[in-house]
Amino acid sequence: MATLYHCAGSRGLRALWAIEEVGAVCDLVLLPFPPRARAKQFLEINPLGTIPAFEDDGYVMTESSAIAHYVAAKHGSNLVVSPDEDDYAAYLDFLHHADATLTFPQTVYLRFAVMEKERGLEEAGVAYADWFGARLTKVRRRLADRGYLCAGRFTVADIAVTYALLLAARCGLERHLTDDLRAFADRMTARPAFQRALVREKPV
Ligand SMILES: N[C@@H](CCC(=O)N[C@@H](CS)C(=O)NCC(=O)O)C(=O)O
Repeated sequence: MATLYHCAGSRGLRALWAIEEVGAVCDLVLLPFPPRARAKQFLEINPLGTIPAFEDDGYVMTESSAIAHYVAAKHGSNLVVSPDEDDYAAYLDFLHHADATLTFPQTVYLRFAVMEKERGLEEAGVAYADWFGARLTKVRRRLADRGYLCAGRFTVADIAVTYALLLAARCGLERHLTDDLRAFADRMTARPAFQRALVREKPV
């Protein structure tokens, strides 16, 4: 059986949300954060120490958006947009946009302006926070005339991007979330599968 290693509130929520959406059967191992320091045995599963990790068929995946896509694809779910659909390009683009463009500057902000201020790089962290705000333009424009990011239905791209918006709200960057983005995130997180994922990820 597949196993998801996760910490409450982390990017692993993307994977857990997809698991709940498709009804996948999977062991859930909840770890204290950060496992790199507080659950060192996890380094044997993922030497990077990052969360999530997902073990299936003898391979350990460590990218949350890829795990969510994998779970949905393996279940033949329409949470994935296939290459023969019109919005395949948009699907792949937003799936990767969620991390490569959105959570990347958030992470730099968190590290230098919140967690490691003593390094004296706070200014750089704050600059990255503003950069994150500016980078929300693409999602806002995309959602201006549609309810979901692609294919006219809820997909893993919505899961991946919604997590980036949640992380912004949780890490002190909520000022960058305009009303349209908040409304989108509220609608996505009202889904029963997301609510079930929240119940399952109770902190240890
Ligand atoms: N690209 C990875 C990033 C994983 C990542 O950085 N996770 C954070 C939690 S959200 C983490 O594990 N931080 C603790 C650490 O780096 O030790 C993904 O999206 O899964």
